[in-house]
This record gives sequence, structure tokens and C-alpha cells, in this order.
Amino acid sequence: MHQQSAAEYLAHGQIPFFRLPSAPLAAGLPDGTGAALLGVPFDGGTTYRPGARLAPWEVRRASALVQGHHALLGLDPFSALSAVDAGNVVFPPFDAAAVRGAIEASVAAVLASGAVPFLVGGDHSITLPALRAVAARHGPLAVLHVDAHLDTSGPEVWGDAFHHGTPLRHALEDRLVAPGQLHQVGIRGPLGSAGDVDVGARHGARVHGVDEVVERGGRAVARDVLSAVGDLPLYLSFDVDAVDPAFAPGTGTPVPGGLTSREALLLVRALAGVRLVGMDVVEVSPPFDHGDATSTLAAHLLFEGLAVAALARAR
Ligand SMILES: [Mn+2]
Repeated sequence: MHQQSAAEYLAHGQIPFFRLPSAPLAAGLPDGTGAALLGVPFDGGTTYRPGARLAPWEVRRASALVQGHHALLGLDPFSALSAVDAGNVVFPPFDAAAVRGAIEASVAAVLASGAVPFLVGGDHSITLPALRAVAARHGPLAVLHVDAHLDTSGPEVWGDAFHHGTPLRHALEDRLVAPGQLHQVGIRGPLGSAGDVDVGARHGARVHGVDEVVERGGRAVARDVLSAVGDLPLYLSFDVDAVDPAFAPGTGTPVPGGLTSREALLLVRALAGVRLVGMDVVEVSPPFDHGDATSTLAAHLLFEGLAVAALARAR
């Protein structure tokens, strides 16, 4: 399993992630598939600007430009992992509970075939069912959550317990996260109240605010995360609003003062050595993007994550 050549890709005109083979999940993944990219076109959990449901198609298009050899880590993650585009999760987009059920079942199917799931959202509410499936497979997880926001809100804000501001709260309360193993990076900006940090703090969550990344560097922060995680299985949830709107304008709830795209890519790459068991990139909203900057960044974040997973598999 390898990337198609640019000519092959141009000839048929379809747009699988990274020019990878299309292998719709419903038909069963090919034997030996080590990573499956799954689109999750849902933005019914957004509280402000929608549009993230369109991201799987735009990220597919932008990702066709990403070539296979990772020059810094010295491997081709696509062939090392026999990666495929497993299509999109299918659901009625107006029934959030059904959406969560479909995502959990799809991620469970990827895991059952022995592949690492890489989800392309969708808004951040898609992460909870993904974490449920991955924790059911691997046990309580270490979670690296890169985001401008804590995403530990409760139902008091919108009268609904499940939206894109709540996935990490459920993950903590449902014990999908191992004790003290929620690592939040890139957090910044105003909170609803001083108590917003208490949910994570009660569970020992570690917050690396954006100033810390700027002052110490992404590699130092990643080193802290790596040493805290050790051999635990790690799930990486990357909300592109962690990145400054100057670099990633295509997102629903932008917050100024974020990571540069360079810092974001380094942060993921610096996880090399960790046991990565799942990843998502969420909150890309193509209608607000400019010149594909955000979709292209999302593709490269996935490339870095795939390389980390390929290294973990080679160990
Ligand atoms: Mn988020």
C-alpha cells in the first residue's frame, strides 16, 4: 500500500487523503492496514461559526500535495503504515446522539482491524466518541489536547451536555483518561469564569498555556508530555484553533495569540517515541479559510502524526 503517483491521482480525479488507496470502512480494511484516515463531516456541535462538516473534502484536496518521505524523521509513514483513506463516517447530520454512535462504531471497527484511526473532523464534539472507542480498546488513555480552549464545559452554558466545548469533560468524568494524563497545550484567552479550570484540575490535568510554549518552546513542552506519558497509549486531539488565526483562519471559534503553524508542527513531530493510538484534527472550517492555509496545515499535522505512529509501530 503506497501513495498513488501524482499522474495516477490526476488521471482518475478523485481525492483520497494523501493520494492513498480508497478503502471504504464498510467493506472491511485491507489486511495489514496500519492506519486509516476517516472523515467525520459533522458540525452540529458548534456554538458559533459552522462549516467544519466540509473539512474532510477540503483536507483531502489539500493533502494531495503532501509527499511521502519525512525528511526529518527519515521514513515514509504512508508505506510504513500501509495507510488508507477509509472514507467518511456515515450518519444523519441532525441527530447528534446518532452521530456519536456512528463515530464510536466506526473507530471501533478501525481498531478491531489493527489499524490506528486518524480522524478529520468535524467539530470537536467528534472526539468524545472516538475516545470512547479507543479507551475501550486500549484502556484509560493519556490524552494530548492541543486547543485554544479547555473544552471542559458542562450543560450550564448551552443546556446541552454534548457540544464542541465539552468533550474533555466527559472524557475525564467517564474515566477514559488515565489519572493525571490529560495534557492541554495552547490554552489562552478569556474563560467563562475562574472555576473553568477546576474540572481539569480535579482530575490532575496539566495545562501548558500558549505563553509557556512560546517561552520554553514546543520541544520542551513535548518532552514534558512524553516523560509524563511514558508507555501509556496516547491519543492526540488537535483543535486547529490552537493555532493563531493568522496561520489558521478557517475555524469556528478563533482566538488571537495562538501557536504558529511551525510551533504546531514541531509539537506533533516532537512526540516521536510515544505510543500513538489515535489522532484527530478538528475544527477546520473551510468557508472561513483563506487560500487553503488551514486545510493545508491540517494535512501536515496529520502527516506528522502519521510519522509518529509509524515510528511507534517500528519499535
Ligand atoms: Mn476544541
